Amino acid sequence: MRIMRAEQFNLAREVEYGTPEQNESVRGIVEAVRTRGDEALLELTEQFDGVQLSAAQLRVTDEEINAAYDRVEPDFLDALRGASANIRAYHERQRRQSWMDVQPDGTVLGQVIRPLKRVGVYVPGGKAAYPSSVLMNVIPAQVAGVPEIVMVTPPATGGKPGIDPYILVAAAEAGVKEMYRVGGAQAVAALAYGTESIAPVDKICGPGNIFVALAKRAVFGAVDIDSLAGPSEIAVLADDTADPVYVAADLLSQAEHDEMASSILITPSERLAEEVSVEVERQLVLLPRAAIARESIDRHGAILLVDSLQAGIEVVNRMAPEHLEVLTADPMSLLGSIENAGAIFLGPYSSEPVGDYFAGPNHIIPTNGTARFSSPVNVDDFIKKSSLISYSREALLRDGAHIMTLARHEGLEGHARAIEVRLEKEAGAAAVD
Ligand code: HSO
Ligand code: ZN
Repeated sequence: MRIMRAEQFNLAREVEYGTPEQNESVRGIVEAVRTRGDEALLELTEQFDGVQLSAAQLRVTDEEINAAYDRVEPDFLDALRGASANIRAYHERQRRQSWMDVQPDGTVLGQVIRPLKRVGVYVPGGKAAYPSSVLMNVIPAQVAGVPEIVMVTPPATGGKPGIDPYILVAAAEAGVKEMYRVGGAQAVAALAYGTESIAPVDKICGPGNIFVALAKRAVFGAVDIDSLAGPSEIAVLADDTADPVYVAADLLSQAEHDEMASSILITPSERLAEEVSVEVERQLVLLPRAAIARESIDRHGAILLVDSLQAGIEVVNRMAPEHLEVLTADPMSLLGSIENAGAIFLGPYSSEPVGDYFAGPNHIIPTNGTARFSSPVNVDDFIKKSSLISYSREALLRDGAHIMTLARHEGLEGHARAIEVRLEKEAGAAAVD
């Protein structure tokens, strides 16, 4: 793994916007499903997934879900249930209450919190079909109180017809009651606009390939979408107390996700830098996904030398990594200076996979530097807030003149009159009294 001074490293990451052809193709697919519904959905499923379905076969049946349970190992189910319980408990802490403020004059101001009614979760087929990601999308929506959570996933996994049983079980465990075998841009369009078989949703979330990402962007506005996640990133900030075996293993844990994943060590210790570099080579070749990890490490990985931990934190804050591990003598003492990181893992026992799978925090985390202004998936992503205003007579008499002044300044006489008619009527009533 290359070692260089931090100043020499280019922090900018590429963002994928798709080729003009891909955008054009997605636009056509979305339009076809929007205007022709199920008919287009089934045609496109045959064309892209090579699976011929009738409209009645789109929905996954209870028998299939039960059969999936028979196909997964008991230890998988145990682990999944343990993870679900932790994810649920963590997200419960994020639940917000509606609030109302009653003022002395009787005015009530507040915020009413309501869950979205219907949410669609996209689950990709193929190599990135992670049961853990199903939990991470569905559980926050459930905790928010979303009554209808729908899953869509391609009808074939890696070219073979049928949905991965582990995905079905994860969805069922998380509480999804409605699942459809449809994928790609056509699935996103169906969720956004609805078809005869699939009712439209309010929000679409979940990762997918470039076509899914472009389709989500195309339907945004008609529905809400989640953020478009980029390849996984890990930054490790370590001093010479860190174990190079741990550091190397953690860097590789994310490098194996994707050739585009980025794994970066930032350290003031030249000795650690050298040892991690050697250790990465030793461990890398032993991984089943060595080819992916190799490319990721060579193209996007680096060990960055800095003068001090404080200088390292500045690099981290500029990078705003998706995941940050702090492996230093006293990691907690650095927490206050970390401003930009999607998820922060402190100390030697908090290896990133602990968070990827089990601790409870969400593993869908802003990438590409967007942790500067956004957050991991959370319960707030599945609620909306209505403002509440119940003005008292006294408050309107007090504030009416100000409201009219501002309205007239903006040339909106109708606004002013809506207040004025009330003030006049109240003045009349007062005169009669
Ligand atoms: N590290 C990934 C999440 C994940 N890891 C899923 C394993 N499965 C997010 O960057
Ligand atoms: Zn991961």
